[in-house]
Amino acid sequence: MTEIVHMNKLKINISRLNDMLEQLSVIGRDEQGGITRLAGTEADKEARDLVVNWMKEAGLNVFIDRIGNIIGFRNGLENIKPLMVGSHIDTVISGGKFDGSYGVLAGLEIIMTLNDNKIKTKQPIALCVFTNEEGVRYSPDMMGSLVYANGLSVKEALRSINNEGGTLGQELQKIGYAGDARCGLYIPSHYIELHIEQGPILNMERIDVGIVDSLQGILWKEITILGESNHAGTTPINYRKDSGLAAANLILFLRHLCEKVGGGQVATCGKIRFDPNQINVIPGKVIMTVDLRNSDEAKLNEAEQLLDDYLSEVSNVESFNITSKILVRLHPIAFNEFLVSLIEKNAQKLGFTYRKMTSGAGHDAQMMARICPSAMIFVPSVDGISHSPLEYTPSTDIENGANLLLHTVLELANQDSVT
Ligand code: HGY
Ligand code: MN
Ligand code: MN
Repeated sequence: MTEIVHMNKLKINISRLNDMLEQLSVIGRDEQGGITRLAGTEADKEARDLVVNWMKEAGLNVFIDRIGNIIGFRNGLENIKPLMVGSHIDTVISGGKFDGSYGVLAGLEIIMTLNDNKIKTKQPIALCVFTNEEGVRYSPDMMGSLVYANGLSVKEALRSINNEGGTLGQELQKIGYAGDARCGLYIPSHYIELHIEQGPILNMERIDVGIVDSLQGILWKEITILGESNHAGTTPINYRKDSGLAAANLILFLRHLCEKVGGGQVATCGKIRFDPNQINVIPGKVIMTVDLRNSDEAKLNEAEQLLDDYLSEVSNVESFNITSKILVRLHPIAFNEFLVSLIEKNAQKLGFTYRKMTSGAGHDAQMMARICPSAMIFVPSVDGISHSPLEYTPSTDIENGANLLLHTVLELANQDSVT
């Protein structure tokens, strides 16, 4: 007699989930207390091996596709399109323990909870760990899901080069995750991603969960400014072509650009490299990145145009040789209304306070939305901090988010109209 727990009372096992989060967070832990688990590295391999192990213990059929995405498959009562949950386990440098890992491990936890209660769903459930979501060593970010959604060829993705000159393909081989399954093997009926908000809103407004109905557009550019290296002591100010000064002015301009464009426009110079990078040499070359984001496509285009106009003006007026190349260009997206309302219905059923919201961060759901109805659930990030060792979400919120995912998946995977 299968022990039927009343569905509405079903809950995940929070101590098991916390324990998995803790165990995974040990891998790549650095001296600042942050986690550095960059795509394709030994730490990435160790984390992948641990999660694959857990997937197998949970009875999932696990396979790896050609871009290294890990897919764990739980059979349903019917052989129809799977419902997919997932996220990523690669991190930024000295990142936090929840970004990505939470969505993967909560997906695993809901499967373990279904197993514990001997619950079979009509639809199969797929749990996916996407490769290189962060894009720290290989551009673009959200790479594994972009390939899965047919937005980038697997060949091109495998050829992407890291700062040390190696390719992602070589590194996936080295860590044993150069899979042979075709990318995008299963087009899921729906994709739901549970993630920390990574911003301040839910925490500030004391709201339990966020129901994410949209995600802003992202533009990454790499800009190279060529000036003239020269002696820091003997070169009079008006004889200089100081690419470091040009870079500093550009970073200042980015702030004005945000004020001019408005509508929540953000701009970040996150990476900058001076050449020859010596204390007593005027930098002759600067390579820097610009990350522009806006939830409004027209405003993102306006921001890009303002940046390009500024760069050509500086080139002409101050005769620097400035070139730029686009690393990532992802449109803003709206998530699936049916899914958003289903998540909302389950948040009400579980008695959670909630609000609809857009995502400032990029996520794999942004790519999966290209091929199937997708949506996201957020839980609060204390003080809105993320991509930092200080990233933190209390256990109650971890549990709330996972229970909301559990009940949404349960309802979705047993509905009638799945094709
Ligand atoms: O860049 C992003 O928003 C994500 O963390 N990859
Ligand atoms: Mn993430
Ligand atoms: Mn991230």
